[in-house]
Amino acid sequence: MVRISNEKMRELLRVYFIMGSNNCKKDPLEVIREALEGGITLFQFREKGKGALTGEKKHVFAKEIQSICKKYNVPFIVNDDVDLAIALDADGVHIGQEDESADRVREKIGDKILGVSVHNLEEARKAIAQGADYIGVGPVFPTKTKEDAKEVQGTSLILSLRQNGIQIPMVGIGGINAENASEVVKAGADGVSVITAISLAESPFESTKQLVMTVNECL
Ligand code: 3NM
Repeated sequence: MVRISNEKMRELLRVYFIMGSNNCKKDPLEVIREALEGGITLFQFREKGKGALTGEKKHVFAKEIQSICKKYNVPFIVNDDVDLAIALDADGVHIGQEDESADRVREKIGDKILGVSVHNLEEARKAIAQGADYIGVGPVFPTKTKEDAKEVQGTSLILSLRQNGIQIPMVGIGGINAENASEVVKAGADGVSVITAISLAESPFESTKQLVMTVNECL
C-alpha cells in the first residue's frame, strides 16, 4: 500500500458522511444504503455517545456497514477506535485532539488514511507534521450532535488556515447541510462532512444528492 495522494483525498472529502447507530431514527443500514446510493464519497463509522453500541455488537455493526460501503466502492473510516480499524482492515482512522497522538496512530495503521480534527493553526501544523492525510475543521456552524463541540467558527477558520499556507486536504464539519455547504467549500474546504443532514433527513437519498450537487457546483 502507498499513502493516498492529496488529489484522491480531496475527491473523497467532497461529501463525507459520518454515522453511528444513535444518529438515526430509522434503520441505520437503510440510511447508509440511501446515502451511498445518493453519492457520498467517504464514510466514517462513529459509534459514540448515549446509547452507542460497544464490544461485539459494535464490531458486528461496523462490519455490516463496511461490507455495504465496499459494494459502492466508498472507503470506510473508523472514528477513534484504532484497534477496530485494524481488526476490520478498514480504509482509515479519524482521530480528535483528545485521542492518541497522530504520529502513534500513523505508526499503527501504516499507509491507511489518517484524518485529524483541528481547531486552530497550531493543531493543523502539528497534524500535518505527524502524518495526517486530511484535517477536519469545525464546528463551522452550531451542531447538536457533538455535546463537547468547541466554539462555532463560521467559515473563518477554514479561510484563515488556507491563507496561512495550509494546503492539506481539508473538510468542514458541524451543522452543515445543503443550504450552507457552498459557503464551506468557497472558504477553501475540499468538501463537507455531515451527520444530521443525512442521518435524520426524511429522505437520506435526496438529501445526499442535494449535498453532492451543491458541493460539485462549487468546485
Ligand atoms: N465533530 P452534524 S462537530 C463529529 O467540530 C463532529 O470537530 C465536530 O454533526 C467538530 O453534522 C461534529 O450533525 C458533529 O452537525 C457534526
